[in-house]
Amino acid sequence: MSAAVRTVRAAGGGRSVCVQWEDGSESSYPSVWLRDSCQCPLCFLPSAGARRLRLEDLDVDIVAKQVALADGKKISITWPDEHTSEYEAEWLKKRCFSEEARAEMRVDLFLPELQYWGSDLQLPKIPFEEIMYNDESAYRWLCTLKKVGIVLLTGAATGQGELIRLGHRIGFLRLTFYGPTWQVQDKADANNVAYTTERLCFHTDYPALQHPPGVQFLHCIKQTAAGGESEVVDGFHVCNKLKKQNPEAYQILSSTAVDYTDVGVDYCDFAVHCKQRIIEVTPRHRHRLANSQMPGNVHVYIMPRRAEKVRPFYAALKEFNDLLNSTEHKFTFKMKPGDVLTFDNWRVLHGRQGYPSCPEVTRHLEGAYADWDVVLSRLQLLRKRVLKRD
Ligand code: OGA
Ligand code: NM2
Ligand code: ZN
Ligand code: ZN
Repeated sequence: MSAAVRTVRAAGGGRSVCVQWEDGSESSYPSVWLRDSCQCPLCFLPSAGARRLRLEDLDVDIVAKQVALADGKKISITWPDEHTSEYEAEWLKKRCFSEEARAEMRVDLFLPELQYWGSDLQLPKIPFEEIMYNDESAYRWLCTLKKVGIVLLTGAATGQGELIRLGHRIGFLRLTFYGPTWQVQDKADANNVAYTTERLCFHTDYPALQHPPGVQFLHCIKQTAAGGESEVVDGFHVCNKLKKQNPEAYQILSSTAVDYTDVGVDYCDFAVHCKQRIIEVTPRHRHRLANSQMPGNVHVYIMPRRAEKVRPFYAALKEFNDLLNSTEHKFTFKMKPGDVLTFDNWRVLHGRQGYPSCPEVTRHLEGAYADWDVVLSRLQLLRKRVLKRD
């Protein structure tokens, strides 16, 4: 993008500044915002990329006393107290208040594009070591994880510790009461149904936490010969279907607060409680799904608070569950030792088929969580490096 200014003038008695660009289009900037955004060393600390100006010192009714243009690439504004601010044309253009410019900024910062899928999913696959050492591959991994919600990394070593390495690659993992990483295998006196040989139906992990982990990693170290297949479904896609097909069920699931609890001992002892909606519609019309339907687990239960709402709630949940499990939507596959499944735990629901129990361990996954904040931060940094932007 190259931006050149043709003219600049104060408007509305100085309450705003109007920039006319070379192509004839115009952008108008409120003066109070311009004053607040001054980039001079008194008002801005470049090493922190942060404003120094304090709100106490900002006059919301400030007017631009004088505006000037320097070689089409910079505008300068003199304020009533003789303070002068300078703004690069490019910098201003990017921050134009028009709907188009704001949409562009949104796409750049939040990468909001989603690709929905059903049973026809072409599971994206990238070699594990490639994303560890190659920035383009790592960028492709995280872009796809954001857009499709699931990526299989293949060919990792088959011992514990690979997820710790993956954590270092993005920044750091999310510690929970189940430990920095956790071992999914059949355990005596299991503190979670995941640690048995039972089937796990579609769920997102850890809805009992206020801020459930955004991203989940599952590394297959050992796989059973019979059973143990993985199932995944695009929860956002199914939500959209539910909304069309049964608006009332969607309404119930996106408005009823249900209680989750998880009590036990693992990394340390814990007793967590939380309210979530099964379908959380966030401001940007994204969803966050908190759907734990692990039968037989006394520690994780779901219950709407009001008795008269319980039956309609279950009816709605069953509708949702039927859609999730329909052959049109769910994708089934079996992980091999060395596979690392990475997925959006706010979007993709996952499960596994049961398998025969055996005195020795026949199936072993190592799991870990990461927060979207950390993953998206790495994605932004890789994006800048790979696309050679700053
Ligand atoms: C879990 C889980 C999947 C599997 O541990 O929460 O979903 O394949 N495990 O064992
Ligand atoms: N594990 C896999 O919500 C949950 O109980 C998810 C967590 C045990 C770490 C399972
Ligand atoms: Zn300044
Ligand atoms: Zn799980």
